[in-house]
Amino acid sequence: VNSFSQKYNPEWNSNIELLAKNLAEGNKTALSKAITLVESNKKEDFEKVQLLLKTISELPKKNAYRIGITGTPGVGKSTFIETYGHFLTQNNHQVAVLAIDPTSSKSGGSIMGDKTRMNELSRNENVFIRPTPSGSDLGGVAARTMEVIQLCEAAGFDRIIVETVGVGQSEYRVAEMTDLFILLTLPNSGDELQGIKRGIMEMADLIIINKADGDNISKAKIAQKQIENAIQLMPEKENGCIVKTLLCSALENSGIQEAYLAIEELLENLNQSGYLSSNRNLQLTQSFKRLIEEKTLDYIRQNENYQSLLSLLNNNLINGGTSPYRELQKYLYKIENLKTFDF
Ligand SMILES: Nc1nc2c(ncn2[C@@H]2O[C@H](COP(=O)(O)OP(=O)(O)OP(=O)(O)O)[C@@H](O)[C@H]2O)c(=O)[nH]1
Ligand SMILES: [Mg+2]
Repeated sequence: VNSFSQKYNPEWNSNIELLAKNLAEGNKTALSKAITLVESNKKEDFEKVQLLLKTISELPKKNAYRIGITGTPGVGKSTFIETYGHFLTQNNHQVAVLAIDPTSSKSGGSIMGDKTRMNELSRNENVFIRPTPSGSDLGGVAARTMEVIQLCEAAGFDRIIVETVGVGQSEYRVAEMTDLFILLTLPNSGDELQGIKRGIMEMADLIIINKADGDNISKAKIAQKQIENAIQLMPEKENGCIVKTLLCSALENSGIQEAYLAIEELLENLNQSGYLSSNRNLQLTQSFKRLIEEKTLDYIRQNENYQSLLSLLNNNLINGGTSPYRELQKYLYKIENLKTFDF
């Protein structure tokens, strides 16, 4: 029996088709339901998800852009998205906000705090906000989030914003699923600037210094100069973006129009140059590879034969007269001769 074949179940098939139809009409309840389904780890949901994704992939596509936003905790990402999001809707955009919080698996959902912070935005009828539970495997989250992005786009959202806190690997994952990557930073300068991870600075296509208000304005300008100097020393960006720095106050709603225009210009350039579409293909490949590697590791770790082989080889090692590389050689020989994979 080919376990990859499409299972046909008339009842849920028509349910999924209805869900896809409602979703395509921009129904937010249907979109929420679809996302919950895609995020489900239940075995019995797998075929439904595949059918849903296939159905929506056949829908006509609107031009949508994916924007990643990162920055240290408290820099004002959510406040920025709140202000910028309203601005986008005033310019006839439909905005979806996805938030990935790598810390929420431990705290049991600190992201809900974000949802309340984006309270007003969430009441805007042209906005959809959804926190993404990150769980333990960020690689898997990236794959799921890609699918969630596709659902949002199928529902007619044309500006997809992915917020992530600048902790651990999450920014790298978000950069791998968005078209444009924005770093929000504080009006800090000098030593404090060192706190920004170099890799993150290099990934950014646009750097926005938030909280440039009140007593912070002059500090923000100094920080801007320093960041600009740092940018000068960085290699040219592969995607052709010339990295700009901007000042804004998400709280006081200043500098948001400039940010909006800069973002639109960058996206337009990426689209025109063809980089955007080739990058999306590359992202898909990267995400798939990561998923395969992650799941393969999970698979062998949970596999009994692997466990007994491991303990056998390990015993050899402990008993002496051999070396880790010798035992590795035996292990690889065993793997090579496994005939379990039958395509
Ligand atoms: N003065 C000033 N305060 C701001 C500005 N933007 C945000 N804040 C404040 O900074 C605090 C943190 O803002 P958030 O938007 O929650 O920051 P965040 O980056 O989303 O935080 P996490 O999601 O926890 O990483 C809040 O108290 C905001 O009111 C701004 O432009 N100026
Ligand atoms: Mg936030």
